[in-house]
Amino acid sequence: MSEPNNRDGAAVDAVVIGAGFSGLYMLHRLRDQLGLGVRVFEAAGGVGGVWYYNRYPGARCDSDGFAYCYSFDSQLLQDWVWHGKYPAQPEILSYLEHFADRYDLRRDITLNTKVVSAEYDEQAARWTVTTDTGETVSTRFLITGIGHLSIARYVPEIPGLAEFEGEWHHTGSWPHEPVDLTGKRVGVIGTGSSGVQCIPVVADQAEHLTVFQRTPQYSIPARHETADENFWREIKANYDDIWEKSRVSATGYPWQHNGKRAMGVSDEERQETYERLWRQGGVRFANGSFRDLVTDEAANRTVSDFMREKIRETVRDPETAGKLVPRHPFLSRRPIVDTHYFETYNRDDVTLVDVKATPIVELTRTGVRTEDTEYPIDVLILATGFDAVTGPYFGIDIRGRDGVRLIDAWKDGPSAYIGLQTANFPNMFTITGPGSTLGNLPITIETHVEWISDCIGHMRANDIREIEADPDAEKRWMAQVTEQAEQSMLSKADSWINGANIPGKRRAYVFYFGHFGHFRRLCFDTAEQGYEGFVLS
Ligand code: NA7
Repeated sequence: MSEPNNRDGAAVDAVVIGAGFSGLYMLHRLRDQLGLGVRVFEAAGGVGGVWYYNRYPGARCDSDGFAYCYSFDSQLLQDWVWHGKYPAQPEILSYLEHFADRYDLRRDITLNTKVVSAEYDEQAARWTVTTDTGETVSTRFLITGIGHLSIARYVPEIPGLAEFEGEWHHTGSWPHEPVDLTGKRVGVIGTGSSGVQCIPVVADQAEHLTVFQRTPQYSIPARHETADENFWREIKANYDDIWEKSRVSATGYPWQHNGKRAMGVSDEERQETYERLWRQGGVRFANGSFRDLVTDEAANRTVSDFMREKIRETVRDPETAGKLVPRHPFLSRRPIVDTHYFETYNRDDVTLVDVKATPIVELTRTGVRTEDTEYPIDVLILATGFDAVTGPYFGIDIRGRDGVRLIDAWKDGPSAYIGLQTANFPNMFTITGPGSTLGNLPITIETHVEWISDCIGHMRANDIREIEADPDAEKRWMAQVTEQAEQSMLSKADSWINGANIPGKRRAYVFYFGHFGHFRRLCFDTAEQGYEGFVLS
């Protein structure tokens, strides 16, 4: 028997935290396929997760839209019309809103409600979940669909921020009301994915834009124009094949590298390969050419040099171009896809400030003061990123077996066996948790959601009370995650991916950068082999 969906704080079968890509699909699987009583709590005022919050000018997805969606619903794949190659935030948000309506999910989602704590009672084998509205719910299964980033925005401690008299906004919590930048002197701090996306759009609106850049970035042109009517016709006719390929691919997209080593071909072939993919644009440039760009330094140098040259060709002023050319290897940070990013620096009304050469000292009441200049600013945009992974998790006081706190269990770095479960936190599942892959996210989310609902179905059918990660399997997995990352370009730069973007945060690799298809197979193999790597009781 399932627990009824109860509104007065009694008992349910499952609590899901978050109503983004993960939480929405999890609710559908558990409620509509297993018949469970489920409550979803969402801190935001609407569904959509990261796509609810990230509404800064120019916010887009940088996975190809046709593959950045749920694959399980073939009718939805045919019905939904994406506009452009990389959908803009409002479009992804309406897709998720449509999904919530299509499956009548909203009636089990409580918005504007943050889960503040979750405590496991071993005797009862149940979790007690408490929210910031004072509600308490008892649940057998606790499932986090909180993503890696969205609620944990990072605002650096810049002296004077509190006294700054202009407006300031973080890209990760942009206001719902339009921010009018017309005639304004705007500053952007940060040139990660968010900064690179918003800078060209802000430049179009502002009277003057000043970009404060700490580390220059590689970025691949999106080339939205390559997705025309024929493109979409082809896609819709071939969706089965697209998902079949994506599920066994290295990064969750329907393409592979070409199987060759970059240094194993002639200079001409290498150059031609890069040029062809560069003309196509988008993330395929990063993962659709040679197989060893992430693992071999010499191979990586060829692609990094290619991209550095593209920056020099695009940016007319050699001094500005020099500041924009990255020194770290391409793919040592998450690849960025842009729409006219480098071209923006050819505008007379855009200034680039290298804050490594002349650091920001403070915000004055009317601007940003670096070591040598004060830049007058009316609106300041902080595109300074997120306290990834641990930020969203540590925002909830989660206590497992013997009252052990997640924050203590993860003191040496966040950890979960194949991203799904942490030892001592029975019946808690983490969708795309630490140790999971970070390619095309919706397909990873589907893998985890389907695994979790199959697992819960198996537990109910076989009268299994608890499941949690086997501590040895978890330890071995996280060691493999670290080893894989250390052997790759990821060890060669600091970023949110290894926790190095937050001052004082312990550096740790939290994503599995091996092959997505192998990861997916491993998840389902463990289940088929009686949940090997997990302890069931
Ligand atoms: P990122 O990728 O973490 O980028 C943050 C940017 O902010 C990056 O350029 C940082 O420079 C810069 N930053 C952070 N703190 C400061 C200070 N104190 N001074 C100057 N500059 C600073 O966040 P995004 O939001 O762009 O993207 C996050 C992910 O969201 C992205 O990968 C996608 O998955 C979606 P740094 O490079 O550290 O020198």
